[in-house]
Amino acid sequence: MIKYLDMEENQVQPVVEGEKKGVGMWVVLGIVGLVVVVGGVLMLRNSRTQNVNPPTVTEVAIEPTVLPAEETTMEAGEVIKEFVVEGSPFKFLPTVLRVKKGDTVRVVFKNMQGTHDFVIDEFDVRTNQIGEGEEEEVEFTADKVGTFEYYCSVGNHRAMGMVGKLIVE
Ligand SMILES: [Cu+2]
Repeated sequence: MIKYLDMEENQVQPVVEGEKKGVGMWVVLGIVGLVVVVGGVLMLRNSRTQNVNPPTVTEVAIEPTVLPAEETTMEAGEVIKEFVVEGSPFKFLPTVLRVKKGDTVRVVFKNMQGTHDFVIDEFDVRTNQIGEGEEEEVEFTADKVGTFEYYCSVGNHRAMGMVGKLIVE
């Protein structure tokens, strides 16, 4: 085994070594040159990146991670049904609101004339009594199925017909 290896080495060495030394020098010089050039470029780049980096990293960290996640959750988990309900003596318009169980219901109550409010007892919904031209918004979750009356609690307005139906299906 050892002899065989020796022989092979001896045979190969003289041929290659001569060339190896000549080529080797160039290779070494080439590598040194490359290292110097590449090193220089890298250092330049590094110094540039370091100057530019801090703002870039901050922007990236704040921007995409937080915002889309929240938006997606909102859209996926929650359906908001918004209605504009107008009040006037002595009626609401529209007189029927139809939603699905689990919906988040938003009512924008606009008072067209007189003083009124918008009340749904079963969902603890109640606006303030507002004057003509004012509006107020209420929001609640329609968490039970049924037909519920919304009404105006001012004076005898409810009895005068200032009522409507919220239908939760
Ligand atoms: Cu009223």
